[in-house]
Amino acid sequence: MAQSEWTCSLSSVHEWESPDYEPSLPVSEKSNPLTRDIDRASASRIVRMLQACDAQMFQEESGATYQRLLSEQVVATLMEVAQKVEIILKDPRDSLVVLSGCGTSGRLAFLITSAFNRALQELSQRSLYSYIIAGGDRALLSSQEAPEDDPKLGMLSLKKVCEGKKRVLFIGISCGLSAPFVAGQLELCLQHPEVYTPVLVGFNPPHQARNEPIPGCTFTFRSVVQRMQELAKSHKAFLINPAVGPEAVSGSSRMKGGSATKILLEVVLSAAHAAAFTNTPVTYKGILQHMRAYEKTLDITYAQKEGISALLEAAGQSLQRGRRVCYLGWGSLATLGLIDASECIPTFGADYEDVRGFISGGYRALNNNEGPLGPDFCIAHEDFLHLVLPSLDDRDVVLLLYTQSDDVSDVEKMALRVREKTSNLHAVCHRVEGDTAADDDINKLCSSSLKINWPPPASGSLLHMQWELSTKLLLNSLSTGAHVLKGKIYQNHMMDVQVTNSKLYCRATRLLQLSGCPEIQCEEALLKAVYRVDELTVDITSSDIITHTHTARNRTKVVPLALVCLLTGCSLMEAETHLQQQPIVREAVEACLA
Ligand code: S6P
Repeated sequence: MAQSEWTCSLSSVHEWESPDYEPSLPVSEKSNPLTRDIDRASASRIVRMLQACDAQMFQEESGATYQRLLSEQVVATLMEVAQKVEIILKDPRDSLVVLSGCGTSGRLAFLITSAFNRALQELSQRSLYSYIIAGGDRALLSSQEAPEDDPKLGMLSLKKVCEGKKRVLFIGISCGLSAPFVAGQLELCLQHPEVYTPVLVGFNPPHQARNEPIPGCTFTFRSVVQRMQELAKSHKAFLINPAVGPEAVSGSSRMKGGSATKILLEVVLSAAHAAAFTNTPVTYKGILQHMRAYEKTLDITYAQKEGISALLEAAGQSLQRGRRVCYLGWGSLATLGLIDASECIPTFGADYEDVRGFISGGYRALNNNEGPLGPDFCIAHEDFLHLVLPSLDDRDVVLLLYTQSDDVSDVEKMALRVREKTSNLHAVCHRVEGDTAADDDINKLCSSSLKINWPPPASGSLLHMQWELSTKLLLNSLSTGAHVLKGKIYQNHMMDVQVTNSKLYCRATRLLQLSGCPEIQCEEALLKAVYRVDELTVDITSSDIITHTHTARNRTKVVPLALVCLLTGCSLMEAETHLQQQPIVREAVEACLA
């Protein structure tokens, strides 16, 4: 790296921490100085940028402004929460640990509770963990953004899961400290301290928690956080909210927000299990060691920069040609594939078919609360063979995701089937150094194979959690990078955001201010694009955000249309023609700016 580039990147690594940097935005919504020109970067530069962004998760605290993942206060709170879980594990009668969130946060709640219930099962213990995801199990596999705005739904779903329980440790996850669904649940906990102990996981400091009024409620997310801060002093509520730096694509909390959620909660629950079942007390050092193992996971994963760039390039080419990317996975790596694929729809306005995930064993292996979700959600490898494989050719990318502990002969069988249709077959395999998995034949069938070798682990479960995080980082890079190459991102903003809940409505209004127009004019342009009118009626302006976001559900290209109108002063119809001629959003925006 040239000296000047290095100096520049060192200063931009910390730039976001300055109080003057985008002061009106919480960390989770700020734009990351490291990725300002990600939209013009090559595949390999995109990967380097994502690596630098991910590395920010583990940066040490550098002033009083933000607590970080490894800050003393954060580690101390993790210890306390682990001890609470330990108590419940030792006497689980009438007790429950609930993890809940919206979108990615709910998906991780599912992934983590599944893993730790499995661990309990292996010890012949009853399940103790439950997950809640706003919008129900369909939200595990698709975008259901509207329930995020519904605090009452949050409360009801929590009450339902906890029926008959006398002691509940509730872990609400909201990366932006913003989801009304989670705020409602925390409020319920505060109203019933005799049953519930609330824990909040997120990645903004308390003063940046969302403070907009929630329709029909007397509380805001911030007021709930403030009450929790008070209770935290007497250890009756817990806040785990280190900053991990802005996302590579602004507001895309599925990336670092999701990864840090996984890290923090696995550290807590692993420490609790070790304390309850192997007599290993929860210690500061133990927690820190586990965190460091995740930091190492980033290094081991990104050591494969070249392989990841090649994959990203291949996936980008497929998407640019209007073709598809399929993840075929085994075990929980497949779940990560399902999650990453489903997030491309709301994040990049992708079609359902653009990126899809499939899991060996289908719903039986997924083991979700509601079981099979119907014909709109076909996720088994057999579904892939019947519904997708026949239409594939060399322009489509298929990625196998497996580990040495999976059924390698099944992986090989699948590889053979796929090879009949496309040579664009790739693999990611995790294994322990020195392992001689018999997968040479799979390698021969693939045009690229990423073998990620891991040092012999302290424990099998830690290794598996590292494999999962590594796969998450890799898939997030792949799908983000491929959509960047497709031209979906302008600078480091996703312009074509779906305006399907209040958080996204506010983000859209803000994005439109890139036009240089005042906020009020931007919101008007947004509403015109939502309702597809050139003049706003009183009916529209007097409706609330819920009505606006409900209407926006059935619209496409809302924000790009509004932006073109703002930049050129043209009508909606003219803007539509403009976007048809320039389907690449980045180029359309740049043409208007020029
Ligand atoms: C973000 C993802 C969203 C969020 C959801 C919850 O990349 O597309 O679905 O996970 O909005 O956000 P939060 O801040 O409450 O965790």
